[in-house]
Formats: sequence, structure tokens, C-alpha cells
Amino acid sequence: MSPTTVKPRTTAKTKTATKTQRPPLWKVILLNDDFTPREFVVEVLKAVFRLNESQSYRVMITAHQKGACVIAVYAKDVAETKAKEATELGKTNGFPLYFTTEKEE
Ligand code: TYC
Repeated sequence: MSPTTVKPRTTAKTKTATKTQRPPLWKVILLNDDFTPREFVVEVLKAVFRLNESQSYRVMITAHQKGACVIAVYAKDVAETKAKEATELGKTNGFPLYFTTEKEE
């Protein structure tokens, strides 16, 4: 094999930005309504968002008193899937329970 010649670099290498970009997180928000039973809201929060009894109760009562409550943050597709699944559970059971998503700033 013949020896190869390496051409020396004649210009300075431009410094590359190496800051890690994290994907934005999305909030899942529970909205209050006048019809869904409190206990049903708590059960949905436990089942879909894996909150325990006291966490679920606190989220439910906050939404009940203030109109809305942030449950948790996830990657966009996870947030949307959970919001849809939880809203669907309400609908299947005849309740207007509603979950929405919002990009975290
Ligand atoms: N406001 C409902 C009631 O009084 C309970 C409820 C709480 C419903 C939170 C939705 O996101 C909600 N039965």
C-alpha cells in the first residue's frame, strides 16, 4: 500500500455550538365542569396519570375550586395521548370531563 499524504488544514476550524437542546414539555390540564362526580375524576387521574389517591384528590379539588389544574408535564405526543385517553374515559361514562394540553414556556 502506498503512503497517503494528509493535506494540512489551512483555515481555522469554526467552533461548533454544542448546547444540548431539550424538547419542549407539554402540560396536561384538567378543566372543571359541573357534572362529573369528584370520585370519577380521582379514578381517571389515578388510572391515566398514575397519580396516587392524595395527589389525585388535590388535583381534582384544585380544578374544582379554581376552574383548572395542571396535572403533569410530558413530551408532546405523550401529553396529547393521555389527555385524549382521559377525556375519552369521561365521554364513555357519559361525563363532560375534559383534559387539554399546553406548551410549557
Ligand atoms: N365540579 C365537579 C362536581 O362538583 C367535580 C369536578 C372536579 C369535575 C374537577 C371536574 O376537573 C373536574 N361534581
